[in-house]
Amino acid sequence: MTQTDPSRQEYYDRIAPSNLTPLWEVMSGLVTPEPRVQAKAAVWHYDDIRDFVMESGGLITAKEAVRRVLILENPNLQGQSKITNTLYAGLQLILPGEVAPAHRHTQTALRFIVEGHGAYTAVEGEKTIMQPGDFVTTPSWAWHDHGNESDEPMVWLDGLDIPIISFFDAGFAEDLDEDSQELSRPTGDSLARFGAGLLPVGYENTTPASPVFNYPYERTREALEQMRQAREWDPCHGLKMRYVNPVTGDYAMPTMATFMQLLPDGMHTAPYRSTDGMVYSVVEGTGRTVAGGQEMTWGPRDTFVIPSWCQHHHEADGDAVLFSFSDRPIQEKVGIWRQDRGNH
Ligand code: 1HN
Repeated sequence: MTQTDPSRQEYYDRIAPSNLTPLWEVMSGLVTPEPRVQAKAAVWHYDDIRDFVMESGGLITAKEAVRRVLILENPNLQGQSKITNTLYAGLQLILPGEVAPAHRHTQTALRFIVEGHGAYTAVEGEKTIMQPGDFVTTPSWAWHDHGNESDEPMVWLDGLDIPIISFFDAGFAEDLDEDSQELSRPTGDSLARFGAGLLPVGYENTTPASPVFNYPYERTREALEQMRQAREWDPCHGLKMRYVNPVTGDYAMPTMATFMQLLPDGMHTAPYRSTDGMVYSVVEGTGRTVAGGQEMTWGPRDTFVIPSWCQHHHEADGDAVLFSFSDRPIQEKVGIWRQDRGNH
């Protein structure tokens, strides 16, 4: 840093009380040739942190905590409750017999189930029973509560657009006066009505969120298995599918994109980067991801993050199945999303 010229500094000091400041002193930091990304690549090995998650169950109830979650905080964004600059992630625990009380907020949430069988979430009057690998949405301002009537703990990865809503100063939240909301539709109704390649005649779309709120892993996995027979692999992604809103064809949620990807037979992907930082949850298989020169090993239930514009590639040991989410829908809407596929 060069010393500011004294006559200029005197001028800056004089205009400061008028809430004025010179652009030319800060411009190169505001408009950069490439993203300057603070977040770093990081991995959370489930085996290393599972005991901490379970321990929280003895420390506080789901009801008292409202949501009993350990936040996955990016090591370069400590104290900010962020996994990337735009996304929040955490691991939520719900024990047998517990209820996480009903509330709603303008933040959109996704759940990706990593452990346990048969706990439920209720969203806008419909319950869904959750299984490992299921992707469940909670749209903006939708009432939601969780419960566990199974005999085992359930843990899921929460992804929320909290930093984005905070950036817009557009956060609202309220509690329902009962723990569990009243149900108005049978379990499975939304998936049957909107997730079978059919739509109710005369259905009019009123929100940007998908009317399907549980995308069961069983179906997703079967689709990947069927498609692998075509042997059409993207060099950078293997076989990568995005979850869609069946009414609009857009992403399942307006602020966050979600994906499921198969890396077959020990595939090593080609170097890739894009402007959407990606949070991954490993469903099946083991392997490594090299991101920004750092190697992260992974296996089932691990979470890892690849920041915006960070060059990376994946190396699967055998077959691997990876779930991921990012802020790509907003970037695409604004027209700023970029990718660098190298020469592929
Ligand atoms: C929330 O409502 C949930 O509903 C999870 O499960 C995580 C993090 C911050 C604020 C609200 C949930 C959350 C959250």
